[in-house]
Amino acid sequence: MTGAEAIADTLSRSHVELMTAVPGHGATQTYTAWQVERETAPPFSFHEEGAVGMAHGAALLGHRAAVLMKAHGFLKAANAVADSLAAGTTAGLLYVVFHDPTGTHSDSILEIEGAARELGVPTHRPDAPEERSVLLHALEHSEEQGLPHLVVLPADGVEADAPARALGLAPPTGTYERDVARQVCCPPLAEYQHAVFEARAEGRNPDAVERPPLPTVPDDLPDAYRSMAERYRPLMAALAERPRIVATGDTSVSTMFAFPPVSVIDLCTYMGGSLPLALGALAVGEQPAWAVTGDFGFVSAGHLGLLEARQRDLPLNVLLLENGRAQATGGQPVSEDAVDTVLAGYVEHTRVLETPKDGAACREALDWAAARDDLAILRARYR
Ligand SMILES: Cc1ncc(C[n+]2csc(CCOP(=O)(O)OP(=O)(O)O)c2C)c(N)n1
Repeated sequence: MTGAEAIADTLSRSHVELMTAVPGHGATQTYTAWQVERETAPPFSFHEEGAVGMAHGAALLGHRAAVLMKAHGFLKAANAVADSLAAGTTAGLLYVVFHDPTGTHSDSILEIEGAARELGVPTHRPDAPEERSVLLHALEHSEEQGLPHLVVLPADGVEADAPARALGLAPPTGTYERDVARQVCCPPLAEYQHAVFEARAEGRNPDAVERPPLPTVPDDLPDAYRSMAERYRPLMAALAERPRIVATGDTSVSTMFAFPPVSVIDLCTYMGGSLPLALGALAVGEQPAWAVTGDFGFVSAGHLGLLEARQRDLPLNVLLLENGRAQATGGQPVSEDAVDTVLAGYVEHTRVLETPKDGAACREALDWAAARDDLAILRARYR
């Protein structure tokens, strides 16, 4: 057995349900070993931010997950990693980074441990990848703390011989409970979530951190958000009437509908993260899942999730709230051409909702998305 096969085997025996990976020395061999053991080989991801977002979505919902990447990829995913610390996890979540100390397989030599520790990620660094017990230890601690853990492994070790040892953890016992104060990253909750993170990291009881009151939406929102939220209300209310496992949000005004009385968004992390979070849920069989995104966040990064939905053939429902601007940061324009260009490869998955203020039209459009058994993108026009 190779070091790569040993890692894949240990994570598999530990009930890791979703593994994502971007190719790179160490990650490639380990993910390949993982793929051959699966009925339908799951694809590699193109970008680490989405790979982390997907794993986080699965782990928040109570399914163990792991991401394989190189140090450079961990930096690309740093926003998603930081927000996984803020929102925490339900089941164990591992980031496995393969270190290439000589740069033989890399654009540059990059030492990641210091940056990861500065971010606050609990980090483990055994000398050899065949020290598989560190993976078990990291998964267990991840679950105990409610935080993702990082394991840094030497990339070259994946090709070395590793002793065959049947190592694994019992299945996770924690179950997902909707808790938007902790799981929806946004300005009104950032201080609370940081205090919860510090408590978890320092081994204190996070439940001792005083919970902030949740705003009533749209009434309690600042002016710049409230007028936009008023326009979004019929669609968000229609979505709330539908059965769902999860609805994920983005850094956008619509995410405020996590709060009462509509209470429809369940999870939110980084800008563009709504699609990967929902895809992570779908990848472990949790559906229906809805991703609700603003047009700026979608064009900036969220659209990368469309490729994942397509290549994994997952029935993701996307609500794209097209107001033509980045409302949350002062209204910077998002041209229709930018959205059209990004969506050009997905025309057959897309439908436009021209009258999103009309509740009946909203319900009918949501029915269309829900009835599809593949990717469905609903462009709600607020321009
Ligand atoms: C990586 C990153 N860059 C910039 C920001 C700042 N930011 C927060 S919300 C936002 C724009 C969101 O616009 P959109 O998705 O259209 O939603 P809307 O505010 O219009 O509802 C930006 C740029 C951020 N949160 N993350």
